[in-house]
Amino acid sequence: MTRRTLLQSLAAGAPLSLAALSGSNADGQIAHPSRGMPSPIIKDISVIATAPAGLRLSVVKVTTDQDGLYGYGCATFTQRAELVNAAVEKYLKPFLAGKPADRIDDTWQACYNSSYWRNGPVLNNAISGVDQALWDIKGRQAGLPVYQLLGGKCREAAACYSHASGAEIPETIDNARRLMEQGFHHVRVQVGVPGMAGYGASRGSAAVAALHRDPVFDPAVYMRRAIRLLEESRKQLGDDVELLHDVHERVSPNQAVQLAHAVEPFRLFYLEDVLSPEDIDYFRQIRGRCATPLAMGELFNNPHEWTPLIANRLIDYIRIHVSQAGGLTPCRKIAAFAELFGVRTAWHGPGDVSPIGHCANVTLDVVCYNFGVQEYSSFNDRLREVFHGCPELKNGYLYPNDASGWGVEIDEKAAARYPYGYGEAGRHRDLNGGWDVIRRPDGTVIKQ
Ligand code: GCO
Ligand code: MG
Repeated sequence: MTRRTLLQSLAAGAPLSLAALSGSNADGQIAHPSRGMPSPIIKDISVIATAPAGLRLSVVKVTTDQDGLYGYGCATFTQRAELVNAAVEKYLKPFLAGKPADRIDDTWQACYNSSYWRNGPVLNNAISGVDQALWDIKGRQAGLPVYQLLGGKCREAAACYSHASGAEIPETIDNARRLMEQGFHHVRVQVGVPGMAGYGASRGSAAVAALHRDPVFDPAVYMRRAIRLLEESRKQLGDDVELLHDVHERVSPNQAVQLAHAVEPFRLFYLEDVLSPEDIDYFRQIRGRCATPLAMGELFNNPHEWTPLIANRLIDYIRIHVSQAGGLTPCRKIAAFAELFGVRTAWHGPGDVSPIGHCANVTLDVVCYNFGVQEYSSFNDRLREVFHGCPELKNGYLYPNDASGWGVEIDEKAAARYPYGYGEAGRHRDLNGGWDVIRRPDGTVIKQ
């Protein structure tokens, strides 16, 4: 019974029950004023498949039974986008249609367990799309940005790093300087390996001898160049800039121990993915040998991967790809868990995360006390043509949108102008956005 009806009943001299006076409903439950927010019901779930920047993005749209109330969520696994989209359309849509849209963790648990076999990149990304969309809906319904639903800001904006690379070291250092002039205090530096398919930088034109015709990569050659790159970067860029480097699991476990130790004098902000998920037990050896800060996690999509590393303080930064872990709901729990062990966040933020996914990243960045740094990749004009309301970068800091929900509207007509395959060529297009093989000179396939 609202205060107004109570006063009307009093004025009318109507007999009043104890329940009415105590504001509880008929069965004695204390009825809290619910700001008139009827529970929205999931009416439809669809996927917006678009590639404005030449990377296949999957964005889930959850539409409710309330006019104009819908939400978006990132489900981007660009190397297997079609499989994620099918998981959403064929499995999550029939499973969730007709269910309430305002019970986010319950819905997450239901989706997570509905396949019996769980975790893994395809199913987690699909669940993430729905999860993030439900947070968007709750924010839109409440008239609040999602960061307010999570308790509000711990900081105004998220310090970001961007990528400086080059075929040769001087080029990388020049590009790093340019980013510093734009206000970035954190810069990731990568250098190519001549003639080889290195990570994060072009290979130049040199020819490399190999026992096969596939792209080549030699970890030992890369390692020597990476050490020189970081030495030169620290020397030429000075002490103030925070330097990051991504090994991208391209060396053997023992080389990883050597590399982390060798770059210790250059005081990195962190060394990323020096090991692959299959070799995380080697972190103990690295910890035993040096204090180089370590970041890991973009490849993780199972709690068995991140829990021991965090609980045993074997890494300093958890770098999960939010949709690979299943969305905002699990990642805010991972962040809280990491805070207990002094591990900070550095959510994965490359071009194969949609602008909605970047909204989820920066939301976690501003609300979680144990924020470390945020990877930034710029939103080109075509992305902004499709996604209105992308987070804004100012002076090396990323600011969440203050509009309700994620504060992003998607122009679906524009999205359709950039279908999957847009901007792709050769094998990349033949492989539907997947990656081709890279081998060591002797022909051994490498982890990329
Ligand atoms: C990073 C990552 C990316 C990944 C890419 C895979 O640190 O940003 O390593 O560059 O390779 O997201 O699709
Ligand atoms: Mg990486």
